[in-house]
Amino acid sequence: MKKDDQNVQPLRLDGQTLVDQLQILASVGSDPRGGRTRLAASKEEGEGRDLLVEWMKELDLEVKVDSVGNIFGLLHGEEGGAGGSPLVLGSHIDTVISAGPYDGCFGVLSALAVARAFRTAGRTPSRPLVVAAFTNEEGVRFQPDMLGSLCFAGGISPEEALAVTDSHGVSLEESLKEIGYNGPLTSGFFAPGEYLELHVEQGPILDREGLSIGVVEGVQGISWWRVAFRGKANHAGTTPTALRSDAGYGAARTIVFLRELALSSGTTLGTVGTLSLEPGAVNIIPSKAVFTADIRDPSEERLAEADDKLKAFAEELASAEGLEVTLERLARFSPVVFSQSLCALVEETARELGLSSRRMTSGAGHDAQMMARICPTAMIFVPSRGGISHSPDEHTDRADLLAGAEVLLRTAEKLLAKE
Ligand code: HGY
Ligand code: MN
Ligand code: MN
Repeated sequence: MKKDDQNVQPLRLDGQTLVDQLQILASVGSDPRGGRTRLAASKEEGEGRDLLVEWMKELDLEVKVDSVGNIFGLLHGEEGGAGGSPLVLGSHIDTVISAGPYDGCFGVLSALAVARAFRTAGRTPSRPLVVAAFTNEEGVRFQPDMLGSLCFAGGISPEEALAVTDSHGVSLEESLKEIGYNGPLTSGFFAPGEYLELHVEQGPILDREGLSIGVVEGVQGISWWRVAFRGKANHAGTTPTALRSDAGYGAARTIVFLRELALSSGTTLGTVGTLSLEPGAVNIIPSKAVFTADIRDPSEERLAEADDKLKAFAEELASAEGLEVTLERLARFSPVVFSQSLCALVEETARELGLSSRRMTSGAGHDAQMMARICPTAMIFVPSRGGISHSPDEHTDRADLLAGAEVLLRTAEKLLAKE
């Protein structure tokens, strides 16, 4: 052991503080369904942001906020130490409607636990460590999803991102100003060395196979549409079927088509999560039907094919039924492949810790999907009980949470070791 190594304090994961903070953050925005709802840049998410910033400051991290509300907690590296590009560990703290306690928050608070381990050991990494919480990862309120990390990665300008409005016509900019997170820094104000994201799997694989760690090699592609059928309101009791321009029927047939398309492809997934009918009365044939389609596939080619088939079906049906149809693109991200060397490092670290692991692709979208555009990126998964997520029933056992955080800490320690 080198002389100066004798005084080096070991890094230790403070698991109790991590679990406590997860519970505290999980109580912010709690809703009557037993979940929590912290939609991007909402008042509730603002409370969660304030809590995170407070915890960052407790660790003496330098807190920076960019113009689209991405939050960064910076633990400086060695004085003049190469000043190498920072290792970024992060995720998001915005949620879907009635979310579970871990989606996103687990990655951000575990990243904070890594910074805490350095602080407690009195150690300075060879280069900066950054804890990141990105804006609007979920995309429930503003589309596209992963908007903050997309902007940070240069995939959309801050102006365009800030101009995006929610279903009430309120812009991201107004909302961020409202909660005090329309920061002074231009998004993408620093170039990360690597990005690592720890996340609950949100799917059934690790739980079913009894494995502790997922070494995530990439994320599948995602395509979001808003589909609007327009027809003619008319009397439910007097209008013969052949004379109807029934927008609701158009939507219903297309929703069924999406399921059939998914089943026939085998790898494509299709979800209709929102649906509205106007004027919305029991005895009026709907004049308007609007729904969203979430289509996913690990293959870019099959995803593009699904997009085309959905569009063709809707347009053909519309002309046959005397309807108009519009398909508005809300999000479209191709599948990404992560850094093989970072995956190998995660896998090696899991092995050294005696943890079982497997390589896998993420079914859910993540900020890592955007960060992979600008730096070597990888993700670490821990099991989700029953594969459930985007639900108050989301659960991961404490031992699995701490095992994942330990892998993140040890992988970061290797990446931040003195050069
Ligand atoms: O939709 C997703 O896959 C992610 O949770 N934003
Ligand atoms: Mn997430
Ligand atoms: Mn999510």
